[in-house]
Amino acid sequence: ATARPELLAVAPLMPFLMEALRREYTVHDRIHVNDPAAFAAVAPRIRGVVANGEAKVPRELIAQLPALEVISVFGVGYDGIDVAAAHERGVPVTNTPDVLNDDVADLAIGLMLAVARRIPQADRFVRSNEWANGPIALSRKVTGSRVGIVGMGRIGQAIAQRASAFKMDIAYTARSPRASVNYTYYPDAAALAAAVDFLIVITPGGAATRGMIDARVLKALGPQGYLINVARGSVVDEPALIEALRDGVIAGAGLDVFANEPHVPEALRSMPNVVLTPHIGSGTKQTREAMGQLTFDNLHAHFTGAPLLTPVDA
Ligand code: 8YV
Repeated sequence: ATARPELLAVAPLMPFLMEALRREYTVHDRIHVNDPAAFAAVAPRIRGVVANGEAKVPRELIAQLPALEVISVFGVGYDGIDVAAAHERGVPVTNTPDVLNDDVADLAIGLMLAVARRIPQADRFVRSNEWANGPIALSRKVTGSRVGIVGMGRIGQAIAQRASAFKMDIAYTARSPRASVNYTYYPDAAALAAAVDFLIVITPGGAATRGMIDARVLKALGPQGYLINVARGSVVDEPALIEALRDGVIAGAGLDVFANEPHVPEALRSMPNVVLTPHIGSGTKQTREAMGQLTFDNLHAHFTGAPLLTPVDA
């Protein structure tokens, strides 16, 4: 019998995924950071890497794994993976697209409603019994307003479908117009921001989008505008966002992702006009199980010689 393939997990994995992997593979759980001596000993035998949306797999790590054959990412985003370095070595990278579209789109709409209708503040208002002193301040209507979506991929389209049920005027920006949708296209984020009430960011992270939502875009969004980010913290210039929120340059923000997770700046945490969630876009039991299954199935396909289910493009 051939030896069980050895895998390196570079991120904490859900228990059910770890258990499934351990039935077929020998899994070394983050030893590259926790136990360098043990890692040096097994690195030559590592044939697969299991990562997640936040994990880093830089060129240097890939170079330390001469037997590497495949990288399977638990997540749709793979901005932490040096895909070019992997592909140069002929190592495919897989991710978990589509299975999380609904959840991330649901959360984007949820954050938009929460920040505009001030749902968390209203909840605190009732809990603290402030209601007894009189009614809460009025909030902002969502239905029928204008939404701008930054990124019109699979999740962007799922957000647009939901927004249309809210009778919203839908516009977007992307690298190029999408023939498959007929929402209004803007060539850049600032032009889009100037035309909408809610700007929803759902574009991949990485170098191409770093700091794309900067002070200029926030100024264009304006004092009645709200920013929603369910993409990557790196897409937004976080210090510029904090200033814009503090100075009334924009009205508020709903944020699921941050520049340096799990660290969220105190300035943001103490602001009244933001709703903050801890990177839970795909975080339902159902979707995380589907993501885990796809992460597993891609590895299984590779090691049984079957075509990969969801490889990332070269
Ligand atoms: C993470 C995500 O992968 O899919 C993505 O790109 O950001 C998330 O689903 C998830 O938090 C697991 O770490």
